[in-house]
Amino acid sequence: MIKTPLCDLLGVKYPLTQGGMAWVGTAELAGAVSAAGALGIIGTGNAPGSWVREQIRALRRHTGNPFGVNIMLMSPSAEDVLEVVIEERVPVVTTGAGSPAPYIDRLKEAGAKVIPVVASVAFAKRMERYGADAVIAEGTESGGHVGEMTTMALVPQVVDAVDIPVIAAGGIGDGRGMAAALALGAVGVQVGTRFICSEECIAHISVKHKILQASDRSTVVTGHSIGHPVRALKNQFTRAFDQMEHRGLPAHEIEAFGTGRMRLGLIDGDVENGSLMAGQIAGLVSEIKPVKQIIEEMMSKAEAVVSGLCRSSVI
Ligand code: TUI
Repeated sequence: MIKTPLCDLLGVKYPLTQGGMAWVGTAELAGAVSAAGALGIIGTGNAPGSWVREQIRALRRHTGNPFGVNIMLMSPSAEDVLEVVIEERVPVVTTGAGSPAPYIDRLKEAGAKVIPVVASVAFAKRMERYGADAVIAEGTESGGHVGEMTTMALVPQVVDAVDIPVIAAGGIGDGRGMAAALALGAVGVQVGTRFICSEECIAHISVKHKILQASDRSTVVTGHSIGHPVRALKNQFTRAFDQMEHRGLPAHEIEAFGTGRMRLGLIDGDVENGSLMAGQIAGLVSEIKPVKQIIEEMMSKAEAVVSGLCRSSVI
């Protein structure tokens, strides 16, 4: 059984967190992940505080196990969501797409463990200074809003730079990836894309099939020119978005073109015109399974890989 300091920090059986994915990281998915012994995380995206409160309460009806909420810091509702997670005494708060520095003290006073996503060493060090309990070092392999560093290069450099626990994210979808992350010095992993293809995830079935059909090069990053690089599955939408960027259209026109596309893709199932944010590991996902099975298979494979590495080590 793989136990790490992350299990004690979060109060979980497995050192594994679920990425706080907008639209699909709902109480159904996060509740199943927490019930299975990992840390489920409600993804809030641009949702209002009232929706987040309902999701927290729905998750608590499903399981008494620890869980988290991700605050997407570019959201106009971020402060509203912050108030809700404080009022609801959410045990773990992860943040993404910006700096949570102004909020860390208040969250900690409310008893939350605060775990920002970082995409660089400098930002990880800043978060440690501001009192973060751990950081999630997320490589550019991940889906959604991405930085430039790869997981392989970022994780060990963040591990060396900070004294707080480091969770690895980006490109991790099975037990081999988990074992590799532990070898780099991470105390656990965060998994997003793999969980979209779970039975419990509310993503439209066409999205799940699009991930099952994906290969290694099925994702692309768009949005560099408007300052929000985002990785998603290639489709008509990403091609049109890319063309608009190449034509040098004004940022507000490009932003407007992207509005509403996550819902259109992930929930309504328009896999050509919607934005299907997913990571490079999509090509590895080959079956829709229950969350519990995904987690247990990942953990037992990671254990087998770790012990196999020891047996085959050079004398
Ligand atoms: O947040 C994510 N991934 C996301 S958020 C999202 S919702 C969205 N919708 C429309 C357009 C854009 C996003 C979809 N996916 N991941 C966590 C993450 N955070 N990755 C990278 C970062 C990050 C990057 C720079 C965090 C901090 C940062 O710099 C902060 C600073 O002040 O330097």
